[in-house]
Amino acid sequence: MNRKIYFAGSIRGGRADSEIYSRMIAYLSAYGEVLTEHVGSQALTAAGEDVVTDEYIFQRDIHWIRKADVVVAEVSTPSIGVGYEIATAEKMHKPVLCLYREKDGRKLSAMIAGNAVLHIAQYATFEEATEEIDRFFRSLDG
Ligand code: 6K6
Repeated sequence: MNRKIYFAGSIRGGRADSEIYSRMIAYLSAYGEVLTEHVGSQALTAAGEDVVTDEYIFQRDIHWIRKADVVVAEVSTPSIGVGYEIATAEKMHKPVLCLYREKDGRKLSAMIAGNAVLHIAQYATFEEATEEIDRFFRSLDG
């Protein structure tokens, strides 16, 4: 299986869900190579020490989106970077799954929720998220 998966999750938008990202990345690994394992790293904080420049990160991540077969984004923590990555993947005609868990009554941005091209899946438990991931990959294969 040679599928390449770009996983997107908030970094500077806030790291409250980093453990969920890490569990999702582990689950997604059964479906292909996850190019962005660092997004789930508990060591990576929103402030973080930048060992590389922002320009390097931007160029590398755009290159990885281009290489990816699919993009899976966890969108519960609002992140400008994740929104930009979703739009970039859409323009490159990549299938995009957006996983969303409602927190504090906040609703997902209409710019994501209202886009019929994206696969939007709401979940409450991690098991529900994995079911949505399974459904997404089945819909691509079928
Ligand atoms: C150091 C300190 C904080 O962050 C770093 C290193 N930064 C990044 N490394 C890798 N990917 C990044 C970094 N910053 C943003 N991204 C990409 O944007 C990731 O692929 C995430 O999906 C997304 C997060 O965007 P923000 O706006 O929440 O940072």
